[in-house]
This record gives sequence, C-alpha cells and structure tokens, in this order.
Amino acid sequence: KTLVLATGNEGKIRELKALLEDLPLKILTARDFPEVEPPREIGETFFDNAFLKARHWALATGHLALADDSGLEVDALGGAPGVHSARYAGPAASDEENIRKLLEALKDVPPERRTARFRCVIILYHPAGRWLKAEGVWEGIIAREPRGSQGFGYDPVFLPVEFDLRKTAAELSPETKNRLSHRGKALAALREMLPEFLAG
Ligand code: ITT
Repeated sequence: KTLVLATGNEGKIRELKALLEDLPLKILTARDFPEVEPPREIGETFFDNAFLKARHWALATGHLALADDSGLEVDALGGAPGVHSARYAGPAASDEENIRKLLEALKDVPPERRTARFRCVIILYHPAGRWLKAEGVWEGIIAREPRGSQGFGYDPVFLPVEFDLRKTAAELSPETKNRLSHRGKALAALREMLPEFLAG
C-alpha cells in the first residue's frame, strides 16, 4: 500500500517518515505529485485543516493520505498563534520571523506566565471515504531566546516540561523529540487503530 504525506513542510516530513518507517507502506509526499494543487487551508481548527488536507490528497492521488495540522498555543496570548502558527508573522514568514514576533509579543511576560503547548491533529484518509483521527499535545514554556539547531518551526524557543525547562526542543535528538512530541503522541495513537483500518 502507498501512503501520501499530505504536507509540504520538510520538518514534518522528516519526523513523520521516521515515525512510520517500520510499517509496510510505501511513503510518498505531496512533492511527488507536482501536478496536484495543494488545498487552501481555510479551516478555523486543527481538525478542519487536517481533514481538508487529508481528503484532498487522498482523492487527488487515489492513495491513502495522512495530514498533520499542528501549531503552538501560548496561554498569555489567548492561545495564539494556534492554527495560524505557520504564518504568524505574515503569509511567507520564515521560522525565524515567526519566532521573533512571538518573543516580542511575550517580552514583558514573566516565566511563570509563559506556559504553552504544541498540538497536533492527524487525519488518515482512505480514498474510499473512510478516515481516522488522532491527536497529541506537548506541554512546555516559551524561552527568552532561541537555542538549538535540530527540529523546525518554534522548537528553538520551546522548553518541554520533561527537561525541567533546561533544554529547548531544538536541542533534542530527533528520536527524543519523536518520543515526547505532540506529533509522536498522535502517531502512536493512530498506530493503535491502524491494523483494523488497513484491513477494512
Ligand atoms: P502543511 O500544511 O503543508 O503540512 P504547514 O507548515 O503550513 O505545512 P500547519 O499549517 O500545520 O503546517 O502549521 C504548523 C506550524 O506549527 C509549523 O509551520 C510550525 O511553525 C508549528 N509547528 C508544528 N509542529 C511543530 C514542531 O514539532 N516544532 C516546532 N514548530 C511546530
């Protein structure tokens, strides 16, 4: 069976491939289908966007499609940037620009009020119309300055609770991040449901 990763985000592709590597699936990505236009992400929730991406790529390619919609929710910002995490600092914003805007928004916020979490919703969509949903959350604190070079997105300013706030997510090995992260947890939950889904 072929599975299409319904994403153009290289960071997600790297992590999802590692998390799926032992499964008997041929993994392709959106990039393998240059003729297919990506959908517009017009949803207001992680679920809506994950669903629309997975459905779009499954129907366009005729293969199983897995979409990940994720983002960072910062309590002191009322849950922002949330579903807008990828484009927080503008339509074509880089990770660095998004991080700069986030640190600026939090510059007067003390450590005890810098709590945040990454959230990930994964939808696996079968071209026949069946689908599965899985979610994962990763709790942490927003650092005062970026540190580390692994991972992607907001990892350099996310201090996961598991490391007593001493390491950013960008200072963790890919294996450690995948074991603890919102994406790793969502994938673990999805795997539980997978045998029945693929057999059905
Ligand atoms: P696709 O829609 O093509 O999958 P995207 O980057 O637009 O790519 P999202 O709309 O789901 O995807 O935005 C997710 C953003 O949330 C991502 O660009 C990062 O800024 C942030 N994010 C999600 N997971 C993250 C992680 O594990 N580490 C750091 N930042 C993350």
